[in-house]
Amino acid sequence: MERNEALKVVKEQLTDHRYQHTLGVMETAIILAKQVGADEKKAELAAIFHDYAKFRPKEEMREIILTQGFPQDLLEYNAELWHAPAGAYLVEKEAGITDTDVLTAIRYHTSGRPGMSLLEKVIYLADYIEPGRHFPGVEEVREMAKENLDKALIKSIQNTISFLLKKNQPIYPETFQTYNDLVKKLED
Ligand code: DGI
Ligand code: FE
Ligand code: FE
Repeated sequence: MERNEALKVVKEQLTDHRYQHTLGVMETAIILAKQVGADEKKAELAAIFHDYAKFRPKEEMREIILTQGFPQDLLEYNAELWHAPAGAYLVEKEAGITDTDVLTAIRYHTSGRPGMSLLEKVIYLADYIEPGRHFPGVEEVREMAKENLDKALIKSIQNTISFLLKKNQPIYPETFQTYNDLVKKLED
């Protein structure tokens, strides 16, 4: 699907604020993909659709996770995690996106997972550092991303885990596993 058509499809699903965020993720994902030699077209498409399900009712996302083969333990953690797998499912079903690399990048853009592909890392990080993001620590991660994607990713996960800890929120085990996987690989 071409960029303009994809943007039109996704715009209908999002608030204006979230659409602006999506444009920032798209722009950043293309820059990162170029930098690390990931597929730019796939990065563009995954970025455009990454938050497709962000505003779906919780009940709809819960139902998708229950019935479409996703890990059931997601339902025991923050509902913020659900739009990623639900989005991967809905983008295929409703927008006709079939590229499994793109769908996988959407699926894991919130939790991460051990053994992330280059494209998955690009989308995860672009989501975190796009120009519209202003939370504490984001500028440091932006600088790190220019040098080393894995180090930037580790920092972003550390920040997210700290943020959740401070808010007394549960942390999805796969987020820890993603962190462990990246840190161990960096040591090798
Ligand atoms: O959808 P976005 O806001 O663009 O970003 P996202 O899909 O990365 O969602 C991030 C939010 O999810 C962030 O505010 C933290 C929250 N969250 C809740 N539980 C977890 C979690 N993030 C991770 N990585 N792991 C969790 O267990
Ligand atoms: Fe998201
Ligand atoms: Fe996002």
